[in-house]
Amino acid sequence: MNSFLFFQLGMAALVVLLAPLQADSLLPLKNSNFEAGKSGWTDDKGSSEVVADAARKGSGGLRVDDGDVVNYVRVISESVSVIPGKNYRLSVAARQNSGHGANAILWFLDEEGELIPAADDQRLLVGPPEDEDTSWREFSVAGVAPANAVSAQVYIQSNRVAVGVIDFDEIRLEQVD
Ligand SMILES: [Ca+2]
Ligand SMILES: [Ca+2]
Repeated sequence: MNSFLFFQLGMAALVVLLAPLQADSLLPLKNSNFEAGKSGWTDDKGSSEVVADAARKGSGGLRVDDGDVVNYVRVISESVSVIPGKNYRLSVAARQNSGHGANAILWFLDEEGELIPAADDQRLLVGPPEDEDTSWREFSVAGVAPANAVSAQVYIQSNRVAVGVIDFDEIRLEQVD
């Protein structure tokens, strides 16, 4: 057997070995740990910040500081490709320093880049409940990409009437089956 053929067979074996691992895989969400400031995220209100005090891990975390009862904070990830019919899980670490009402939402987008309305109006939303716990906690939610989905985005946002200071870090988006 010549060495090139041997190399090809070796690569084929490697592909076969890697294939099962891709069934439960992390999607390439840019700067998902806020270690590079807000790079990869769009803060369309300009009212969040990445600071060391908001880090659960590493040197940066996203601080959502909403002091306004008629406005909200919204920070949007870049989009990542998804496969219709596959199940995706969004996981976040969050800590509510004060107040309530900030969440991370997993949205699926169609080929026009438009958000696909959630089935039965049940958004794929995670965040701290309205309690007095100010420690870091992990939350996750999963949902199936609709037939017309081509990509997904994570929105981290507070709501209009709520006020509070809530930190987010370690955002993970995985294809789980
Ligand atoms: Ca971090
Ligand atoms: Ca608000």
